[in-house]
Amino acid sequence: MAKMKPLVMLLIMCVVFMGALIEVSTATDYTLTWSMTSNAKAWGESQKFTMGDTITFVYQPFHDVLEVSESAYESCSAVNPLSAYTGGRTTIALTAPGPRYFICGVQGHCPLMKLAINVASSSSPPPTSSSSSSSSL
Ligand SMILES: [Cu+2]
Repeated sequence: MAKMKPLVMLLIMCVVFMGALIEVSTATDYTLTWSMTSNAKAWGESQKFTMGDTITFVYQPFHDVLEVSESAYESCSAVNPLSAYTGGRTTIALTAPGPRYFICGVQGHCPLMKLAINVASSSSPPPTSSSSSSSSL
């Protein structure tokens, strides 16, 4: 029988260990440079978001972050956004599964500054989520 070289063993252990790390770390904070040139749309399509993750928009203060409906996202409409954020740094918590849509409300920016994501439901079972509407104190 051929003995496995220690280096090979070590490599296998590393791969297993890293795999375990990825599984354990559930919440991820994604940082997005929110600018005319950062191509947020492509970035959003390349990432995999899961419930519990957060996205931090980092931007120049003359931009803003508007969370909008899908139709407003498609048409770049900044009228009546679901939420509006300013200040240069905005962290969005992805607390529910499903699609989310963000645009910059500054006129002319949206075609370049738009982000659509789809949040996957958490793979691990949620801890004691009693969804009863009755308030039992
Ligand atoms: Cu902008």
